[in-house]
Amino acid sequence: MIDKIVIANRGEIALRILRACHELDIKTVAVHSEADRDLKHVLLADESVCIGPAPSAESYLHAPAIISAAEVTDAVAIHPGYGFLAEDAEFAERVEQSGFIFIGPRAETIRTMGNKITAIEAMRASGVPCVPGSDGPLDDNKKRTRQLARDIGYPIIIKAAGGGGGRGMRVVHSEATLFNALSLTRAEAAAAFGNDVVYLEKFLENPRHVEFQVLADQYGNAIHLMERDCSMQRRHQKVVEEAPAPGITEAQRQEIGGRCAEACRRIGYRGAGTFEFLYEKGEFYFIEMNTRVQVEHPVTEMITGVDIVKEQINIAAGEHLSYGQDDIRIQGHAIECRINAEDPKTFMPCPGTIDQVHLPGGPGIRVDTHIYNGYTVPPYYDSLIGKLVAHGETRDAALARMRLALEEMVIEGIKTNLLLHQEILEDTIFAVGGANIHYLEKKLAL
Ligand code: MV4
Repeated sequence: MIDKIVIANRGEIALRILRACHELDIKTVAVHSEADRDLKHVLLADESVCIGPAPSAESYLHAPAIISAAEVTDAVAIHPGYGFLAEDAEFAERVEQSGFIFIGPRAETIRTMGNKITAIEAMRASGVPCVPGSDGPLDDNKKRTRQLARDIGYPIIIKAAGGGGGRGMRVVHSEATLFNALSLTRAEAAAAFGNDVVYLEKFLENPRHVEFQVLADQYGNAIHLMERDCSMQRRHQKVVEEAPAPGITEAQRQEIGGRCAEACRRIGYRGAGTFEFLYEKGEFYFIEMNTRVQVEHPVTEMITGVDIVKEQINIAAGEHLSYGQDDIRIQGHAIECRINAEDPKTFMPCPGTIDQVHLPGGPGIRVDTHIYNGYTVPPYYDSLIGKLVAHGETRDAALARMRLALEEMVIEGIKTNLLLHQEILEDTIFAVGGANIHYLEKKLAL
């Protein structure tokens, strides 16, 4: 039985986790930095513990402080949210060794997925389609690497095994630059991740980013909750996400989703997870797996009715999945706009005090945010201040509700990207659906 959870995060996701806990009648402990005493979830939590000064390295990333907070409050489990320690295998291990439940996959699974080569290996072995590439690390055999790149065909991309999320990769357009690119990427990877292992893939030039949500319990049950399209991004930061992904056929959805669920069973996956794919010319190619709850999970919740955070907690408590695959049906369409405190021209973070906030509402509108009148956005953390989610029976209906909600929403005192979202929602290509990962950056360059 889990009767008390430490929420090892901040902002909107900490509040989201707190709400799930309270719905399940579980007590909450908010751990926060000195800069975060006024966070909404800290004020709503049953208990709170200050774990250190403002910089994340001394608070939200400081494992001993978080585990100590669990000890002094007699908590049972720790929910890491996303970012910070959510995908830190060492942390998951230390949490369990200290006698607490880590709300997430086994440390070993986090480690396997953290290494992109072992992740791809596991997926290939489980029948998940991957990008054509080197089966594992590139070695010093230049002849073999040259031939491999020729066989795959240029352009290719060199990626660091320790990278992910857009860090540690380099596109190569011809053999002339292959080995220079390889040693540069290797050196950068060694410096950034302490791991100089690199691999090679066919470079897909105009893909969409489509990801499948999964849930798995400790008893070999695994389901998928359909997919999300996260192609609307800038510099690897997602801006708008939606579910389901436009244009994907039901047959393909069940085919790929089924393979993700099967992979979960094969590797003994536990909890919520996301399989990231590139989608190009009607084909799916696995690139990475995320072993955490994601920022964009609400769009999946809106179209399936499944509370992903509650499921994470129930799975961690040793319960069986509340759903079988046949219970999961797509109900309409959902879109999420990430609201950031940032300069609309430079995209630089713009912290400060919110003088006035008016949140939109009405049928099909959900707002996940921790902001309130008078709240000060601190400068130490990421600039996400909320997520506006619109659901409708069709994609067009969801878009119409999102446009109205954006018009209704007022945030005064700080700069936000609300106007950017209004521009995206007026964009004719976005309105059609299915834009690729380069679309937004090209639009912004105009
Ligand atoms: C790729 C790719 C094209 N071909 N791999 C970037 C982040 C990391 N998750 C993987 N990324 C990419 N891998 C192959 N073989 C293009 C990207 C990519 C990208 C992927 C998803 C969302 C946004 C992106 C932006 C630029 C590049």
